[in-house]
Amino acid sequence: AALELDMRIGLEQGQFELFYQPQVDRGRIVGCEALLRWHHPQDGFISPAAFIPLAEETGQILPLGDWVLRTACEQLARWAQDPVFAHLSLAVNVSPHQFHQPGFADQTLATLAGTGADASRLELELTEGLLLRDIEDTIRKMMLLKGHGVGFSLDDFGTGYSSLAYLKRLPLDQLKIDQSFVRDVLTDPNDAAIARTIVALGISLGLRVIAEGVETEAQRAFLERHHCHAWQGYLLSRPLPVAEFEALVRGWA
Ligand code: G
Ligand code: G
Ligand code: MN
Ligand code: NA
Repeated sequence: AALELDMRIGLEQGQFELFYQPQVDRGRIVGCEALLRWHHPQDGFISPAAFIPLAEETGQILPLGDWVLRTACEQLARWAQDPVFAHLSLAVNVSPHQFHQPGFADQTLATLAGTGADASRLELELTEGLLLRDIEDTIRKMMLLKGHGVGFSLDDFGTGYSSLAYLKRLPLDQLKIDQSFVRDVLTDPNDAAIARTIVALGISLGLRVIAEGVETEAQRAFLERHHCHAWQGYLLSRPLPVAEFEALVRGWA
């Protein structure tokens, strides 16, 4: 409960920040994932893994999620002004409670319009659990946003319960291979088989596939050999504060 109050105050006092982790396709930085960070005045840096579940439970995820989306869209609008950054896509994690609130799609469109961000640079990362709740409503919201150019990725793919029948119906653009399969992809034949299967599935459904948690050149090479389209991970960079992320992109351009 103390943490819940702290979250509310933290939002008012600007203690939250988005970090950006680059995503690579054919040797170029093509986009990034926004990852939330909280600089708590007493406890220092707190990981979203520690406060997102509580925020989900208490409903605090709604104002927090709004803040994340608005901040990400403001960033996209700034990048659109600079040729070095204008090509970047920006992925935002959306939690179930946030996505399933009645006004989510309209509010997202309002945020895009209000910030001037290009909808086609915005990707929303959804989890399997989120998609299985109220599938008709989910598809309706996705279609509405997709009609304005917003892209959709299925995050942590392979760790949840999505049925292939649902996967076919959902207007997704991309699958993200969960890092738990990438970690031992070179040493565990099961993980290698799962990673290859996800890539093949994605390709056959017309979806882009991105691997997350790539930490070594050998993992990257394996994934490329098996036709995975893109990757992100510590091999290139941790999630970075915006100025450091921009310096990295300039260095690669
Ligand atoms: O970056 P990190 O490993 O600390 O992220 C931990 C978890 O928090 C991941 O599951 C990630 O998807 C989630 N997360 C990070 N940023 C956000 C955010 O802005 N919104 C939501 N809903 N989840 C986030
Ligand atoms: O659930 P989601 O995939 O959104 O969370 C991504 C999480 O993975 C973030 O917490 C991010 O900081 C973390 N992450 C990103 N790249 C790597 C990596 O190469 N190795 C590990 N171990 N974690 C990573
Ligand atoms: Mn994610
Ligand atoms: Na993930």
